[in-house]
Amino acid sequence: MNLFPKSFTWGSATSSYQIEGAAFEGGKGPSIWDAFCTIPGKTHQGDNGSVACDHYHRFRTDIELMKAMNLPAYRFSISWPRILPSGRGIPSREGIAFYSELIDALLEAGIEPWVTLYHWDLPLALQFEKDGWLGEELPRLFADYAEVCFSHYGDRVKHWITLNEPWVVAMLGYGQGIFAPGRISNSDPYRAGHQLLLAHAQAVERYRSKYQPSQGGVIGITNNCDWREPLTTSHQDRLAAQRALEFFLGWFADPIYHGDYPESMRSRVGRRLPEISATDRDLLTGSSDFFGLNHYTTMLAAEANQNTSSQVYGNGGLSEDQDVALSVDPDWQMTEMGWAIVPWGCRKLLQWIDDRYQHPEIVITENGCAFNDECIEGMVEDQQRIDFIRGYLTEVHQAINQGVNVTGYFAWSFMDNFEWALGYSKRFGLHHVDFTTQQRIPKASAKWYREVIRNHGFDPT
Ligand code: PNW
Repeated sequence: MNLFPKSFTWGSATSSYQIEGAAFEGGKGPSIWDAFCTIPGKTHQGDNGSVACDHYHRFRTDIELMKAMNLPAYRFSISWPRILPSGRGIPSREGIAFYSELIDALLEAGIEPWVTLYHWDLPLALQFEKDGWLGEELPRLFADYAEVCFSHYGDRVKHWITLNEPWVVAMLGYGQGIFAPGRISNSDPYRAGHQLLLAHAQAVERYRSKYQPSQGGVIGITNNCDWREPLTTSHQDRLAAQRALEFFLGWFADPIYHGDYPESMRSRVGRRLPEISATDRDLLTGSSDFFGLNHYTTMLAAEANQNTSSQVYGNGGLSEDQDVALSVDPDWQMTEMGWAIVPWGCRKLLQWIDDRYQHPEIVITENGCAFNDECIEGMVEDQQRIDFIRGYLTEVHQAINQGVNVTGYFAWSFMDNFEWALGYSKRFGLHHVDFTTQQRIPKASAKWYREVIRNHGFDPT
């Protein structure tokens, strides 16, 4: 039996724009994703999150499904423009009420809410008025918004995540232009990333100074990182893999654990990488109570020569700055995202984090996979997803046995949803969603995961 500690947090995750729908209801203001989806060619078949899973109207029945799995923890995000329709000013009463009811219903069902404050749906007003995350006022405006959430929900919410995957926001939103706001640049990602880090730090400072002492919760940031395995045992390829991890995770975790960007980034990015001031360094250092990690895949890394630079979706950075050539082993199986299934990469990444950041408490806030699930006679037999999660959990268990402090795991996602630029073409859910009827069906993986939760683990076979 792969047994996990009794205190281990088992959960599943979603985000506001991917599931809520009701994009123009309940007083919600538009977000950059509402706008981005209207631009021809930006999303698969022009899909958008206007209806999504209609969770805004169906959250009570969704919680029934969570109860049916005995889900101990549920990670969701708050839509900033649902709380503050133009990004700042007077909070929307309807917006405040929606999440308040959601939180109450979760607690009543015995489910611990884990709340992300920013999962990419920036109020559109702040994009127009401040140039989005490039705007100097954004850190303060984010902290103001966070404070609205702490003051209304902090009596009941004890687990906060400031930002989801600032790397994706910076790289795919401001570098490659494939996510909102769709900017393409080789310097804006570093500026946006800097502002995101400061936003995180300022929100944490507000929480710690005004709310944490009386409310007693914890707050952290969630970063995403894939594993980078050296292509060969050559010194150059080892350095390339290390550099790739520093440009991916070190970019956002080093400032929080070490007070500055990685040296490899400083030397290669030069003046395009902002300086961290002494005041900001103090705010950033130690600003995460736990290490939130989203992990999906692994790639091979090699020292790049001029002809091998690659820039594919999800490749892990602006390759011209890193000089890393990424590839996959042709023997690796792939998910429907084209992401390789390499469970041992998860263990190696957890160990790398443990070594580099002085043994932090790590919570895996997302891990999962997309497959072409078919619903046959009301059943979805997603054996591939069960195998995927079992494989990754086996390696997480192994990492814990090696002494890495992993304290929780959240399966992405609770249900099929709007997969950003790929629209509804990719299904990540433990629950199947028919987007015409909004019918939900627990997949075989949901039933399997329920047993894992019940038994605090699973048989390795
Ligand atoms: C994460 N990449 O997104 C997000 O947190 C989720 O909202 C999303 O649904 C999930 O993973 C599956 O994609 C990512 O290209 C999107 O490297 C793209 C990348 C990484 C994470």
